Amino acid sequence: MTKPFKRILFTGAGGNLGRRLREHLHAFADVVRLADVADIGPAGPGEEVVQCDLADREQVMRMCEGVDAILHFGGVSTEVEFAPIMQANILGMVNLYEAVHKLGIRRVVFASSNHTMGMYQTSERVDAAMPTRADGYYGLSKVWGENLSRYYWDRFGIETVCLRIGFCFPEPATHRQMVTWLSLDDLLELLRRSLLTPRVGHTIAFGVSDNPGRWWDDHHSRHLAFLAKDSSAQFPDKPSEQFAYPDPSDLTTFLQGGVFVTTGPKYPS
Ligand code: 15L
Repeated sequence: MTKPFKRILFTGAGGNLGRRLREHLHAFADVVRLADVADIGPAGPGEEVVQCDLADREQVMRMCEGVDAILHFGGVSTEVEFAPIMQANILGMVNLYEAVHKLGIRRVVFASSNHTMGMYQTSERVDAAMPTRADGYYGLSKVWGENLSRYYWDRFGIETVCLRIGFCFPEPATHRQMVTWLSLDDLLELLRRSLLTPRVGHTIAFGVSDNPGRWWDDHHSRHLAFLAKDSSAQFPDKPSEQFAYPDPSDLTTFLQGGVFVTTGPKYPS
């Protein structure tokens, strides 16, 4: 069967999501180029492996050569001190989009994060047109990525779908994780639609399954026609009394970002 792309690039292949997604990406392309800053071992059939530091522009240029589309999951994926976030998520995004522009690549799917909006209250319903309210340097770096990709759309017509991914691990263990859970199958369907929908321009979508009590309203990305099939309702309910009346003195339950909202700023003296 003909696949939609000849070669796609998947960055962050050694990360939590990278390891889980790897085997499923072959449906999209004849060749999947897997990239990570770490050594991820040898390529399997239909794969290429590239070790790449996103902060190094020459390495990024080489990593992007000859690909038709990019799934960008690379970079720092949690709240840490600013220096590594700056290298991988701020400078790394500039290097990536410069390479994308110079090489004529037309579409990127960017793994953004719900932490772009983490300072909204858990009682609020949030959509993609509302102002970003990041909950730390990590969330701010994802806001940067979303804005940078919007600029490359406005200026150069490079299409990007930014996915504000929720909690994408096999099983939610807290109420917050139940509300923000994204199943692997739903993520794969989101990737498929993000890659294959004919015109996406610059789209911001929330990566979340059809969970009870969702905080995120996705009507701004309706053109992707994504309908989540899974729901955290399949897991035993976790105690949620404190969420019925979130306590303003406990920011990790009062605000959507959970523990991220109190982790930072990590600025070494
Ligand atoms: C994220 O952006 C992180 O990359 C992931 O590890 C989770 O912590 C997730 O957010 C979350 O909000 O649970």
